[in-house]
Amino acid sequence: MSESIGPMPTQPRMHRLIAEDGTLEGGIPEGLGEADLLEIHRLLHLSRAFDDQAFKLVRQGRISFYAGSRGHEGAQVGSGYALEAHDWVFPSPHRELGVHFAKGATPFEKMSHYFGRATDPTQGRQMPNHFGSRKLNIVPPSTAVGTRIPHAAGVGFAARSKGDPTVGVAYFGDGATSMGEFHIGLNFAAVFRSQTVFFCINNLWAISVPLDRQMGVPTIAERAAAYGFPGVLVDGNDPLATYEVMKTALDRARSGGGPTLIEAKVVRLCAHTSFDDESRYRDAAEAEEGERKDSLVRFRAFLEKQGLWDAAKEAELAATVRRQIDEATAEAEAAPLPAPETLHRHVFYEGPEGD
Ligand SMILES: Cc1ncc(C[n+]2csc(CCOP(=O)(O)OP(=O)(O)O)c2C)c(N)n1
Repeated sequence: MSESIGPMPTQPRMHRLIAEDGTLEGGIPEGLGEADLLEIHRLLHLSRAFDDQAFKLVRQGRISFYAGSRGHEGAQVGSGYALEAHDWVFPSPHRELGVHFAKGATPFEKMSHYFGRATDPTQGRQMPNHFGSRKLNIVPPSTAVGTRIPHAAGVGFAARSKGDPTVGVAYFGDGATSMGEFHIGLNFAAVFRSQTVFFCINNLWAISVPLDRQMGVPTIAERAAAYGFPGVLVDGNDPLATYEVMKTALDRARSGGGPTLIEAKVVRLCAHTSFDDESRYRDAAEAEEGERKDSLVRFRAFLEKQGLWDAAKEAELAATVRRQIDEATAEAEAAPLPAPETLHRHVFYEGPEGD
């Protein structure tokens, strides 16, 4: 190779605070007390229990479609827990369940969404898995992957222009990085120093397309260098590490430091959606290996090593969460469908009273 062509940029180091066996390798992030750690654990369980239930409801023909978050919870809950109420979230169209819960969505609201009921915050108007909540600053996703990335860059730019501490946060998958909008959004945010965090949950697959068909570099995080801002690689099965990198990126954005790209590596522990047969393209060994790294297992081991948790507490939490999900399911299923006469509401302008 000619000497005028230099070496490839070095890859970012993987940020991790909890080892796979639950041993704390780094410090507990500043600002997180015992109550926070237990709440993160609860949110992990709530997400997993909701996920299990939703897949069963599809099988029973009670809801039509579901895209699971199993295996993504450590990245979703940890990062979501760092968000403030006024931050705007632009989730991907398929997952982010743990972010919704961390931001304050209730199991009833989420179930109402899957049942298409009037009690869904978007009143049954969205496709399943396109959850949004005006109250919680969660923008319903667009099905076209990656197309909300520029919106998060725009919100971050608007906030900076107004001197408002709000951050625009885009969540997306590895597949979305092949979309033009990924490059447009990152470049815009860099040029205008938007208060934006780009949070990529890399589960190694875009349905059946593996990562090495998506890009020619080993990590997504290192692509940030091309735009001129930091790219961070984090173990997505470590909720403390995902919290810490997200909190640092949010603080950086709020204080005028500009955008950050975060890549959280996870293993998808479910098929792409309830309609996908992953046995046709993925080796079962990948998910088996992923189960070993599961964030729920790791975080429980961490809490036990810290003397904060035991088997009895785990059983009690599992039962409580199970009951909440069952109640939310029953209540959402019994809730009314949107009234037909409201069909056009939120479609055509109806004046301030119709907003
Ligand atoms: C623009 C566009 N092309 C194709 C699709 C079909 N599609 C739906 S999900 C998906 C894969 C998305 O993968 P990724 O972004 O990695 O997120 P993941 O679903 O793995 O979380 C594709 C290609 C789509 N929704 N939008």
